[in-house]
Amino acid sequence: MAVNRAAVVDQRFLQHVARLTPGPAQPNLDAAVAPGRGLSGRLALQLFESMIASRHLDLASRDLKSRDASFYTIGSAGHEGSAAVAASLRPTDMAFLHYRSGGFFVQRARQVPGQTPLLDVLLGVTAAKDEPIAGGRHKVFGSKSLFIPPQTSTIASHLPKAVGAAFTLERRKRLGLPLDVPEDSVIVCTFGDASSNHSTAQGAINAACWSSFQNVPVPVLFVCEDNGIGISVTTPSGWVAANHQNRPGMRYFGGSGLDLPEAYDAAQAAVAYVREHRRPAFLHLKVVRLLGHAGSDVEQSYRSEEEIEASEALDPLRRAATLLIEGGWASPELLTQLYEDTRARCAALAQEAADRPKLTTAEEVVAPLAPRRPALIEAEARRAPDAAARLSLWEGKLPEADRPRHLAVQINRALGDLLVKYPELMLFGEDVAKKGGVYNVTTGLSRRAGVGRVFNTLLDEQTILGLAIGAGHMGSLPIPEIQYLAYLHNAEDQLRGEAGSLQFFSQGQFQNPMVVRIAGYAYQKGFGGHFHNDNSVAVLRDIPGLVIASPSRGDDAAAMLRTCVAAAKVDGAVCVFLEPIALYMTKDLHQDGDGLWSTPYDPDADPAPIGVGRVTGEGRDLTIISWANGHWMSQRVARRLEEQHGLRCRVLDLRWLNPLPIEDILREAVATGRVLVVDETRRTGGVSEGVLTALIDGGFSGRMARVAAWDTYIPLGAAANLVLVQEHDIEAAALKLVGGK
Ligand SMILES: Cc1ncc(C[n+]2csc(CCOP(=O)(O)OP(=O)(O)O)c2C)c(N)n1
Ligand SMILES: [Mg+2]
Repeated sequence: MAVNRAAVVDQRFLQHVARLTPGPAQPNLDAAVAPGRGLSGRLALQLFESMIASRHLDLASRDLKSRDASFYTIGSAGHEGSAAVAASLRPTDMAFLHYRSGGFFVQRARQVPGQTPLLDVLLGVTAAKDEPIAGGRHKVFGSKSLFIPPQTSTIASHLPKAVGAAFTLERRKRLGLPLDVPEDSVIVCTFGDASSNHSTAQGAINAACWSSFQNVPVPVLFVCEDNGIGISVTTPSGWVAANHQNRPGMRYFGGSGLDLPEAYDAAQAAVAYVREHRRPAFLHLKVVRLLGHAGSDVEQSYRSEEEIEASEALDPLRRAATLLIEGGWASPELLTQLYEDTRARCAALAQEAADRPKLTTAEEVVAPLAPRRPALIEAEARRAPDAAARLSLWEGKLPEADRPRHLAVQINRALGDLLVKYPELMLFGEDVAKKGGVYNVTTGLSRRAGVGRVFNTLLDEQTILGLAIGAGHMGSLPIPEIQYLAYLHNAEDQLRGEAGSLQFFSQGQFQNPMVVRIAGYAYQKGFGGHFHNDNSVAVLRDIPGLVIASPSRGDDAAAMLRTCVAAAKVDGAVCVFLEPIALYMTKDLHQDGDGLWSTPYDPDADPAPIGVGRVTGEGRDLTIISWANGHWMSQRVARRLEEQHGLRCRVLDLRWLNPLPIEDILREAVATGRVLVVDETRRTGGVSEGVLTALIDGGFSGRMARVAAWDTYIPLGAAANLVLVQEHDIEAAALKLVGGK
């Protein structure tokens, strides 16, 4: 049987302490632990307490696991020196933590009265429903009062939001907006050495450097807890330093995370640099991983006994004990007592945690996922922006005085009004500023609202969405733009794994409201090929709680956008606003010049409630259900069906792809008994799957059919039309469905 390394590490620490020879007792606890060092004896003792607390949490969690009472055993053993980083920061410096930053977490909790970090962590590993941050949904380091948002298990995924929070902190100051934290706050994120190679980490560090290089302040501290290994893969010696020492715009600080005085000095220097200069810094702390990657990791399968023992000899607890005892700050008896008392306290708390109730119903599990308060959202959407400020933004020419216009113009106007209404709103993405976006949807807004609020980002979708998340954490309302649907895939974890899950893993205590504008779908004339005509939405539809709005016409777009921003404001909603590129400039419906796809701009229009569609026509022969480009085509086909075949249709524009307007779908289906779903997305993963399933779930027993695009990438040129839904497909399917009437 494999040796229980946790027991070995535990016992060797005690043996080590017992063998140490105490130095002469120190008369003044506030003196430095060594000449020239910033760490006092008093603080060293306190850090030691945090470190052993973190260690005993690891041991207790393994003990619970052996009794099937813990569900998580990734620990912080060997990394406990991160307590020195916490001690160098203020508890209001927002912290996005690595899963091994237990020392940091416990130490920060000391800085705020009334905290129970040990019980909280143990409630986390036992999945207790009264664990204060995730409520049994995950084991995370997180706390509202400690300014520690919970992080997911996806390594490095928290770095973009840390950069976004740091950027927004400064941007809010520049815009004269209030902050929940002191103005000279910094943002910190911690991560492992292997994680530092991840494109998400590299993208975030690059984004911080890119900003700093051009003197845009980004007070973020990147802390790499370098144990030299990622699960079983070693990091090349010297790589982390070589990779981050000479980055433009970022200062590098290094030190041993195993040596408390050195770690503390390095952390102090790094924090002071970021706080003063408002520039990013990289704090590289060498640590060691003890007890393997996780409880289930059989380290012996990829590391020799000698290597494991050599790591264990570096145990930072032993080193800290040596410092304290040989330095005359504490006796071996005192530290042993402290260690054993902490063990006993953790054991008692572990039992208490294990006995606490768990989540027991599905309803309980999903309760915090995505709260929706439609009445509040409606009231918020109706709230008018200040009239004088509007007049000023529109330079005296109010958009409602203009003639009916097309979709792109109406989105632009709604965005302009929203910029007036919400001072905390920021609009950003590649090319959104001077150029006004690839399709001129944001034209003029940067000039009107200022470059501080409508601005270009660098070309990195992960950074754009990370910025949005960080902006939300700082109290702003971001509207990021992704240039094309195909390029969302570049960064979708930021939406799916991160933004979408925050309320779930924090029981709504942290929110990252946002409305992500994405130009998408096919049928672009003159700009072909898959990547500018991507029609796959499957990746969005299954993100739990995500609101997906997809307008077809300008008046709806404005109303839906107002609703999305209101939902973001009221409920912290994460919304995607999927705009059909091919309809941006479309003015007509049936004939050239009929102007039927142009609409007036009404700033006081009724809000479009989430999950409510819009019906046109009262025909009794057929219900066509569609949205976006498909809706425009369906309207045209419906007219022809009536004129040429005497068929009378009603057309439902879904408007919302999540949640689907189920009530409208069922009501309109029942009204005719025949439903044709016109789905411009894919047969597989497309929206029609959801619509038809909703009909079946709802007990609809009439006839159903669908037309949908092929499951393929979109080719260039006219060949695209071979795989995309065409009007003649809709017509043929409609005639077939009604039996050739
Ligand atoms: C994006 C992603 N890929 C893979 C994993 C699985 N995984 C979890 S931890 C880890 C290694 C991380 O190593 P490092 O960053 O050095 O942190 P350490 O565990 O050593 O502290 C991996 C590959 C993950 N969590 N996220
Ligand atoms: Mg590592």
